[in-house]
Amino acid sequence: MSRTALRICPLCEATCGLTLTIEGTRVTGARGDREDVFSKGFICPKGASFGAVDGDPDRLRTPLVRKDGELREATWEEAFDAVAAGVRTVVERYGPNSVGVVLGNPNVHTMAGALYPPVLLAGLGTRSVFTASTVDQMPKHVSSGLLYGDANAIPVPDLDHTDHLLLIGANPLESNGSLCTAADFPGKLKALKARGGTLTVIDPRRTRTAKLADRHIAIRPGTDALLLAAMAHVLFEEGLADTGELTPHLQGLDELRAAIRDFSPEAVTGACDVDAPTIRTLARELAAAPTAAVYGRIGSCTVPHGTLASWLVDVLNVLTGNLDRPGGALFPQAATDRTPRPAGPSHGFTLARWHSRVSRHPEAKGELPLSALAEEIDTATDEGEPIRALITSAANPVLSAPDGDRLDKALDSLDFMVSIDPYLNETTRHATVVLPPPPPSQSPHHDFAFNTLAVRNQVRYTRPAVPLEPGRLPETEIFARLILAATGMHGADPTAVDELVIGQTLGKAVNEPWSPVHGRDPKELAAQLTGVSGPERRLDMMLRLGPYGDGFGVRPDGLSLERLLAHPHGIDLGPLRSRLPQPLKTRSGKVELLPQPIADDLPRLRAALDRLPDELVLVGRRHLRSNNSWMHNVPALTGGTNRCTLHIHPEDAERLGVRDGAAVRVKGAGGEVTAPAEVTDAVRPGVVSLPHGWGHDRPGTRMSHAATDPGVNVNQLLDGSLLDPLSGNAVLNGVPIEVAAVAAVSEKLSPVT
Ligand SMILES: Nc1nc2c(c(=O)[nH]1)N[C@H]1C(S)=C(S)[C@@H](COP(=O)(O)OP(=O)(O)OC[C@H]3O[C@@H](n4cnc5c(=O)[nH]c(N)nc54)[C@H](O)[C@@H]3O)O[C@H]1N2
Ligand SMILES: Nc1nc2c(c(=O)[nH]1)N[C@H]1C(S)=C(S)[C@@H](COP(=O)(O)OP(=O)(O)OC[C@H]3O[C@@H](n4cnc5c(=O)[nH]c(N)nc54)[C@H](O)[C@@H]3O)O[C@H]1N2
Ligand code: SF4
Ligand SMILES: [Mo]
Repeated sequence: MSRTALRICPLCEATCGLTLTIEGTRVTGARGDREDVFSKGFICPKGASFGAVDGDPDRLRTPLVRKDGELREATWEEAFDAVAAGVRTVVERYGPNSVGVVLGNPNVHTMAGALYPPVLLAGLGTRSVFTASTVDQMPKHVSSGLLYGDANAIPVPDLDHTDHLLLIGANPLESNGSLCTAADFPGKLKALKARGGTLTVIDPRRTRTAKLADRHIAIRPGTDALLLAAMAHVLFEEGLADTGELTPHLQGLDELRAAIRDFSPEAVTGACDVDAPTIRTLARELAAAPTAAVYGRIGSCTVPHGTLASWLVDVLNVLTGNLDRPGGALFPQAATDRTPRPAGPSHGFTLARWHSRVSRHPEAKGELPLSALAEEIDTATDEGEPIRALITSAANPVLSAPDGDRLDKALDSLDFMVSIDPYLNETTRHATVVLPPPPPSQSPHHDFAFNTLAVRNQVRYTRPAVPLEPGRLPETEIFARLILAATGMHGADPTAVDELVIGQTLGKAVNEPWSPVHGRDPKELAAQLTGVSGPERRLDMMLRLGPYGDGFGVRPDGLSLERLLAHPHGIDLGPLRSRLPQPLKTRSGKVELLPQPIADDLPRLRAALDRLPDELVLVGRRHLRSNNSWMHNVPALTGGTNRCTLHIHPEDAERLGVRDGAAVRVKGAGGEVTAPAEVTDAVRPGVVSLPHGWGHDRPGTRMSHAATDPGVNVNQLLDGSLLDPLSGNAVLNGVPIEVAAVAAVSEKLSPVT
């Protein structure tokens, strides 16, 4: 007998609603839920393989604890005892900063990852915090922090209504979108064109997204900030800047104009390899469109001027009057957002409140660069103790961060390491304790993060589709127990963690004059919460306190968990709307167009005008059927075109004597790798491309299918020294490398006879 159950897909940012077919406790099928208020039936090949991802036999079923050097199956009690002993010993001996925390990408795809890391970090009090954000979108957080005073206030292109989309360094036809949660991104781009709109794509590769575009500009990697600055320059120079209704909310327009004076199209053309008339056309088209949105992603963030490029994306939206207006780029309003406080000056955003010990990298958003993790473990300084214990959750930095070989050694040298992770992989194989979460079918789901980035306001929640397998703990409980063990409360009831948060949040809310619960008794409010678990009670609380909430009875029609459960396909909360000035938290209460740290970084951009281009640079790429480093173990999602090959342009291949399919050696500052070449004119000359997340050939892992076609770790080419200085974000694109045909290398090495 089979049955069906709904489950929001956690496999990418699109958050599609799935209808799962379940036989017994096994997911045997997945299709798009046509009634889902947001995704309306859309599904991609990854979602369709949900059952295979969920049921992967290599997923760990029990905790592992290292004994006599070997990871062995253990009980949860043994595992948490080991965590308490391991972490507390280090904290007590060396202080809180000697415990590092690494949070990887899937934390934004689980309820546990949204609700518990803040409690863990507060409880530990460590500054050694590293996340996937600094190999990804930290530049956008920093630019938002500086412009709007809130690092999480990220404007999202109004895909459904815009007339003109300028897409920079993003390939949503493979990635399904990022920092722009939209189910069926491909369909939305086609709809944009069908309604007469235009799509421009800036990407050194002719991607599937670029093929769909009206105009594709194959820019030289790493130079988008120059191109965008030149576009802003044209808007000012040609009198096309028109900030419209935004004007009263802006500060620093004249200073901005002066600051980018040097960046004319003629000045940047050489560096960007985009001709000046084209740059002028791009600016004019943007200004002329009835509505337009500029949107940048990985290719605009993981580059030397990532923060400046991210800032300029928003500057262009401002200068064309498209920020915060329908059809432009707007600030979503999620159901679990804090109740909006009245607009007005606030505390602003501060960078560099502390620095990393070894390379003195400034913190951003409370984080240090993931690129600096290895050195913070393996290097002693006078500044303080190195990291001696590490807590990782949903992270595989050995593959996703620069120089995995160095990190491998560093992780081996730790006194203690615990990982919340379903797999024994390149990173978790170093752990002392591995705590495996249940597969997604056995976990509840709500998108706390992605609903704040969605192209339509909506709210959805799905309970576990399959009951928890005996012997398993929910990931939320694993996290709660880990927090207790790591903060000196080992053995306490894990619901205490949720009750603590509930008490603190309600205690704060009743004191806020703008809160719907102002002046009420927190205990009385807590008693009203519904839900079968701590995390459900917390979701109920957030919904009820939020902008659409019932305010604990104040607005009887408002949202609550109960109401959401009555709508299994979700509740639509309407299109994105103008919200300024309310989201602004700058000191001035305005959009601060030329914040000081940005102004201070502009000379570095000016210097890039005269930099001679590198002969050959590396960029990344994503494949629709992959996801960073952890989906190569699913046979249905591997093979075909999903391969770890080096894309190289025919001209470069010819010059370097590289044949299609032959092995090539790629050398970078951090090391070298050998991969098969794929000669293709989809990359521009002077650019080669390797995907990331590969390199599954290390011993001691348990990912049997991935190991059959391991690929190579592109991040071994990096040594971790290339960063965007403002955000600490790793430079993963536009990295100088050398390429040689393997035959040519061995000819050089073999003695001439
Ligand atoms: N199938 C699949 N989907 C995914 C993921 C995955 O691994 N696989 N990962 C998820 C994650 S974690 C994220 S963050 C998102 C990322 O989502 P996207 O940003 O859409 O990801 P990419 O496909 O890497 O697209 C980046 C593009 O930037 C281009 N590029 C490189 N350098 C430059 C440059 O200097 N300038 C410009 N203009 N372009 C450049 C690359 O050629 C590439 O096409 O995808 C998510 N979705
Ligand atoms: N060269 C290059 N490097 C890149 C990128 C690039 O474009 N180019 N992209 C970067 C980006 S955007 C990102 S986001 C990072 C991603 O890098 P990471 O944050 O390291 O993420 P993944 O590599 O996807 O590894 C995810 C880990 O989470 C585990 N996991 C899966 N599901 C769950 C779950 O439900 N719960 C828990 N607790 N764990 C789970 C997996 O087993 C795996 O160990 O990589 C970055 N690295
Ligand atoms: S697009 Fe993303 S969320 Fe939608 S089915 Fe595919 S992997 Fe899942
Ligand atoms: Mo990412």
